[in-house]
Amino acid sequence: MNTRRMLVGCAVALLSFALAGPASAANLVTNPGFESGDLTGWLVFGQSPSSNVTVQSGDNGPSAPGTYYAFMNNQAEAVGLVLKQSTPEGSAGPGTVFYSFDLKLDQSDLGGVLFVEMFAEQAGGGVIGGSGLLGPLFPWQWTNYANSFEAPAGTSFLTIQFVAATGATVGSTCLVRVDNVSLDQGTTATEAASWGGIKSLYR
Ligand SMILES: [Ca+2]
Repeated sequence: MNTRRMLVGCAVALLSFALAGPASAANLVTNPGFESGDLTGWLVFGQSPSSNVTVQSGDNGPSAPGTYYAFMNNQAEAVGLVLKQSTPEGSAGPGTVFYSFDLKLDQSDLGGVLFVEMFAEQAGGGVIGGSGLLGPLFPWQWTNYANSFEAPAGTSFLTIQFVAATGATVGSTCLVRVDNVSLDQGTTATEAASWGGIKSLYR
């Protein structure tokens, strides 16, 4: 091995080490803690004059530092208010998906319920697996939910959605704070991605 190759090898080894450490918790979610101060990266469905999602300051979920959170404020009758994000196409693959998010329920009256669901989707869209429906959840103080599910063969990207739903009753409400949303596939996927990135440097 000549000197140049040895130096490149050392550089690759150091780079691999540097990437493998923090990459073990590579979050696929954009703007996961709403610290942009807005809903960049997120979609909202079920908006009405009495149901909307906004980013608020002055409070923050416990699992990461910050000053903003998403506030799902549903005071409309029989509405499923949804806060949703899909990761980029090709960002995920088959294997374990580790998830984590912080929730705090401010109010839930007359049939108001909070659900969370995550999906593994195939290229082009189409649900092929996921977490199953989580809930109804009643986190009356900030609560971190963390667990995992298995994404099947053919998984291309992931979707997470928070649903604050109200019943078909006047006065039904569901008001919930959401923060620090994470979807990651651990060291296996990120090391593969990092190694691909390193190899591309030498082509
Ligand atoms: Ca935050």
